[in-house]
Amino acid sequence: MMMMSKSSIVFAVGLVASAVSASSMKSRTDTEPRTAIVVLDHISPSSNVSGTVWFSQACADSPVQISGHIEGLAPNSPHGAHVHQLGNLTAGCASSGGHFNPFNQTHGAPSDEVRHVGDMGNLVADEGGVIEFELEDVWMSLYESDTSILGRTLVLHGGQDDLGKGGNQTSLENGNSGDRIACGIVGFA
Ligand SMILES: [Cu+2]
Repeated sequence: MMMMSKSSIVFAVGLVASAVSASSMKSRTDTEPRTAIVVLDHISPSSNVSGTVWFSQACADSPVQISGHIEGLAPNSPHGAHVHQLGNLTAGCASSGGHFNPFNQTHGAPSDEVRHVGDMGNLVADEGGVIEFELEDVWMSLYESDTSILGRTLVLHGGQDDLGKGGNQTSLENGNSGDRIACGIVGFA
């Protein structure tokens, strides 16, 4: 009798636990706020760039809020920033592929109608070589979708992004923003 009531209790608790986890998994798809983080690291001994970038999104239909702190840059220097397609850093930032571009568009400014989903424009360092920034983006997503940036790589370049206005083919592909000086994978936070 004692044993039986114990096992009934265990069974009941098990049912409640699986009901709770099923409902929380369901709500995670689009209504629970999400955050993601990138730890930016330098890839060559000559680069001293490091930083942290945060992404947050209230629900699947909300814009993504992006904020970050990056240091170790040349004073007053602009740097192209993009989410690149892959999260593969086996060869450093070089193996993260091209800009994340699920709709096969040409490169542009974040405010352009025609752009890559990964386009973040230029981030500008202050006189101390530090970038502090806050952006809002309506294209990227932290939820399961064609535009999800999770598992991809945020890349900071050594030069200024011409935002697709450079008048040549590479401008339309990557903005001619130069070497990849720091990068990190966009992960759940
Ligand atoms: Cu890039």
